Amino acid sequence: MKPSVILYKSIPADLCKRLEQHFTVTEFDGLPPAGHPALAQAEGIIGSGGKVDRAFLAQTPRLCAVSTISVGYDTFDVEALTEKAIPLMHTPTVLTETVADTVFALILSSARRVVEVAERVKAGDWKSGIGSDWFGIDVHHKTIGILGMGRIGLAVAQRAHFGFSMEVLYNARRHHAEAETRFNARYCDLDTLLAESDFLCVTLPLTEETRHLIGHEQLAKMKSSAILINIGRGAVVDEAALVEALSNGTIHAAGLDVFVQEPLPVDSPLLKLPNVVALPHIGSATHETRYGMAACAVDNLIAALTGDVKENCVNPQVLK
Ligand code: 8YV
Repeated sequence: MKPSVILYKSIPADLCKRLEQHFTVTEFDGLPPAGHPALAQAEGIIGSGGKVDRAFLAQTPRLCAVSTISVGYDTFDVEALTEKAIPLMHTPTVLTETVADTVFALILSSARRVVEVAERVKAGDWKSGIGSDWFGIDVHHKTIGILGMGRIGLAVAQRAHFGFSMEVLYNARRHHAEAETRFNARYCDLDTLLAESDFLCVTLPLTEETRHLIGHEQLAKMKSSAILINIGRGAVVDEAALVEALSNGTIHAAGLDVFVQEPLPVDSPLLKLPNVVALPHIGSATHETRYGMAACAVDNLIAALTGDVKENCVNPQVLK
């Protein structure tokens, strides 16, 4: 009897076939509702979104592996999974370059007001030569401050240094030799990063340590000409403080791909601000990368359920 697996996000058919070669697969759109019989049988789950916490784990007595189609895992109770010796697998490397591209899409579109002026052209506003009310601000040769120097932070530093001749500053838990040697990145404390960055780029995961790391006090230390970019997680930034800072000119603009509540409610005050570019969490959303993430997650689950894990495990201490 093949192990039972819950697939709670749709994946390409060929990858589904790969899963079915190893497991009895039950598909759901999102995590199954509480009490659903499939939960009691499940030995593995694969998908993304939805909370896997103690209440969920109480319903999955046979669960022995979890595979998320994401690099981030803030919706999983890792402590509870570890207590039950359940490996949590994720998809770190496959999306790095695509997310770094999204960072520059946000930097360029917020600095050069791409969305706003493109909408004005559509509205027929372009009637003669453009004046300063269409102007943006330069990106090249400015200072980028990268908050969090992991894989994505490093890929952003590479683009900034080589692609835009930018000065690269960063703050992270530890120095990053490769960023410093290859991209001339300078390590500094958070206050210096806030004060000197023209573009402050948040690439951090959401943890108790990073929740609301950027709030009133930090925004007030930024340049009034600065632009905040967030591709990490919404709650790393205090959104109410951000709305205030964008409304009263404390900072110039923001390019955001992640929010406290997703989907972002249409009546969000962020969407009423002309100096905000808001994207629907498309960081990794390309056909190539989403396929790669799903393929990686399928292989991760197979490895975890066949006891052959070599990489991509968030809590390797549970591996036998
Ligand atoms: C995912 C992401 O697509 O990987 C992550 O952590 O944020 C995105 O790439 C998203 O989490 C899917 O829910």
